[in-house]
Amino acid sequence: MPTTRRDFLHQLPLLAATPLAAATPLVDRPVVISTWQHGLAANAAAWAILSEGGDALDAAEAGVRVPEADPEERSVGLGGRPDRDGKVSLDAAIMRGTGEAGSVAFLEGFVHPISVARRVMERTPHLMLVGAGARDFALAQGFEETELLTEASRAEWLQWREEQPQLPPINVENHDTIGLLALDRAGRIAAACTTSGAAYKYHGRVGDSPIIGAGLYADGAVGAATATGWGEAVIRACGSFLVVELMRQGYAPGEACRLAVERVIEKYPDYRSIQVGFIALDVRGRTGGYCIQPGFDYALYTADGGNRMVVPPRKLG
Ligand code: SD4
Repeated sequence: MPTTRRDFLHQLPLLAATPLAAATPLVDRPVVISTWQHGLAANAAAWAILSEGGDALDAAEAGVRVPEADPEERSVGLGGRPDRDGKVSLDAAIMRGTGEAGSVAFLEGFVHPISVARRVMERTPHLMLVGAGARDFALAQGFEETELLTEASRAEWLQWREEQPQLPPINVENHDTIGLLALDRAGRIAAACTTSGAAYKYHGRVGDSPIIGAGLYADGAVGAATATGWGEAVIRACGSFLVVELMRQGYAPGEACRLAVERVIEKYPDYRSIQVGFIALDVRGRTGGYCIQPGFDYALYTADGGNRMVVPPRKLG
């Protein structure tokens, strides 16, 4: 089982007030956490690598490749919802705690943008490639071009065009970007994030997921974070970077996520109409998450044994 933090809920109140630097060393690893419904299968793939002593970066990539290849997963990779013109475009990024990172945005026609992002990191002097240039690079690297729009996604898109040609809000029903954080046995930390972005977005729109510091961030001295939800709001707050910086200041992962969500709220007056969430993992193996969701002023999710966020939204005040 990819569960490593059975006692997470019990420890949280105690650890929340403990500055990272001054804390007694408490290292629980390996650990993997990820976002949302399809996180468990992804975690299992990552865990297969981590439990054998493998590298956090390999685990992060392998984990998120699972929903990328799943045609039933409608917010990631193959089968992802298209833009308003009926084209599926993908965003993905991967980052090591060392600061090395790779990213692709507005990439059409490849099932595994996360692996293309990793190649950008490993085989180019760059960090980010977009659109046609990213496609040319993927082809040159031997990735196979594939039609990503499935019949089911196409039918839904046609219906949307017919019935309701506005941008639907991102909410629990229509999004499932995966962000995954892994800490390996050797203490290396990595993050990966991959998505087809907002359903029926403008052609060419790029969200937070491939933006280092917004959709994900990893720092081997502190920890890692990743975001899900309305990317435009996450970018405004440099969300994932902010979570990591808050952990650097001594906040526990869940607290850091809550404060980052509050920053998003400050920067995005229309926050009641959007969903935004962060998950975080520190280098000691502690995990946390926090989320807002339409219909709730604040909705708190927490981690279930390091697997995923499962506690239903709670209205606070
Ligand atoms: C985006 N953050 O493109 C992504 C969407 C998302 O689950 O998280 N969907 O804005």
